[in-house]
Amino acid sequence: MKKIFNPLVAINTLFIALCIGAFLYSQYNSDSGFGRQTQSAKKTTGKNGSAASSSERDLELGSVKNQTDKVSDEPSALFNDPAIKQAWGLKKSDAARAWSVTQGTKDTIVAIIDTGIDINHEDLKNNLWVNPGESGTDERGRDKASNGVDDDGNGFIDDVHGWNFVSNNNKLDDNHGHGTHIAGIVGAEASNGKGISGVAPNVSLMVIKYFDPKVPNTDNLKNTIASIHYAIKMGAHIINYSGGGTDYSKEEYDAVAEAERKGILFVAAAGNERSNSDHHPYYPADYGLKNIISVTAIDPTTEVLPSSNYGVKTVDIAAPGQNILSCLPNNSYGLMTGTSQATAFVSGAAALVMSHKDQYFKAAEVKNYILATGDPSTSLLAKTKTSRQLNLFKSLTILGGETGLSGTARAQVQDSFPSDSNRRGTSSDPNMESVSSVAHFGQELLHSIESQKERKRPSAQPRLGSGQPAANEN
Ligand SMILES: [Ca+2]
Ligand SMILES: [Ca+2]
Ligand SMILES: [Ca+2]
Repeated sequence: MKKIFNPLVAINTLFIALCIGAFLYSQYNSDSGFGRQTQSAKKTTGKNGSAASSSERDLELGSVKNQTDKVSDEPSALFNDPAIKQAWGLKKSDAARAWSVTQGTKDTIVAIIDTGIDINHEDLKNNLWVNPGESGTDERGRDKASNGVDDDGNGFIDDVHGWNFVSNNNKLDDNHGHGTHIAGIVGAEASNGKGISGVAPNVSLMVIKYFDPKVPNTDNLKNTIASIHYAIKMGAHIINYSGGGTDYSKEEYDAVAEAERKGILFVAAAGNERSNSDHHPYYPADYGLKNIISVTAIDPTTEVLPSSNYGVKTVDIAAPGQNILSCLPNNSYGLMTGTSQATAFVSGAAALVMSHKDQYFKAAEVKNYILATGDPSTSLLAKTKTSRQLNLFKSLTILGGETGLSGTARAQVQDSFPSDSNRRGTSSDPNMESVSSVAHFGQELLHSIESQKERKRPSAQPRLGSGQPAANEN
């Protein structure tokens, strides 16, 4: 029998096939969509976000939005650290949602070049960098960290957590408080029931001391340069330098340029000189190298602090810097204000970005992620190059290609270098006076801050701008 082509049957068959196809396709899509979201949700509760899945990196804004519907924007909802609610900067920079993506990893090393760190602080001790060549036991069974031998042959004896370039030894004590405070902002441990959380709760903090108020005639600049070389040599991915001065230094420039060649990010304070850095450069923030991010400080209403340097050509981005709650020596906590604190926020952000995107030693790219994904604000238009404030979540979730990265490229050459020789100091102001304005504060923490206040008061008058002689109590 001859088969006759019946168009009606053919259309019916095609229609049924299409229906089945559409059904299967919709099932497949909802499954895979769910799969991605579940994976993200798992990351929320995981210890870290070490391996960024390719699907996450491919997320577009629409999908990111869906993902965040499930995530609290309140840092205290994620962690049990009693004072985390008082850390307004975390909420302002969207930390909780960022932590749903990654909380960082110990593989990321941030060098804190500062006044030392209280390495026994309850909220920091577990996040210290450990030099692999100075830990474990030697052939005689002794602890390499304290055997008096330079086990890794790097020229520094027992440098297990870092080095003190002021006294040229491995004692890292913080006789000021500044370095401990900065370290806490970058990487205080989260969910340990103590204090606060750092921007990157999982991280390794390399402690490098360049200044000590108790050591007279400290050559801060020389120690800074030695510190930068140490950080490079020992494999830091990010250098946090919350200090600076108005004197240009060829040696310091060369050190930061070497970090640039190695792909190491250098996050630097814009300074607290109350000046326009476009006209009055501040170093190292204004060396104009591709790996430097210059950071100014804002208050909770996104206004740049009157004390902070600014500049549409020189200052890259703004971050929280007023009354920032963080760690202080002897298991205490307190508030400090300045571009130092803002800088530490950005270093923490960079640690999260490197951890999540696996872009170690890619300073320029990480810089672009952070600058291009900040939240624009009209109040920053005349203050920073990007007109943006740090947004931790967006720096992790918005792809570089969507953000016009070229728009954030910065001038590479500084026009002029003034030769005045202000000594450099740290870029923050202790602001213990405003403790009483902190509401809902954990009793225990309030107590420790009050006692800190008592200890600090006699010597707390000097402003910590780098224009001040560094020999005061800063
Ligand atoms: Ca050594
Ligand atoms: Ca040793
Ligand atoms: Ca904590």
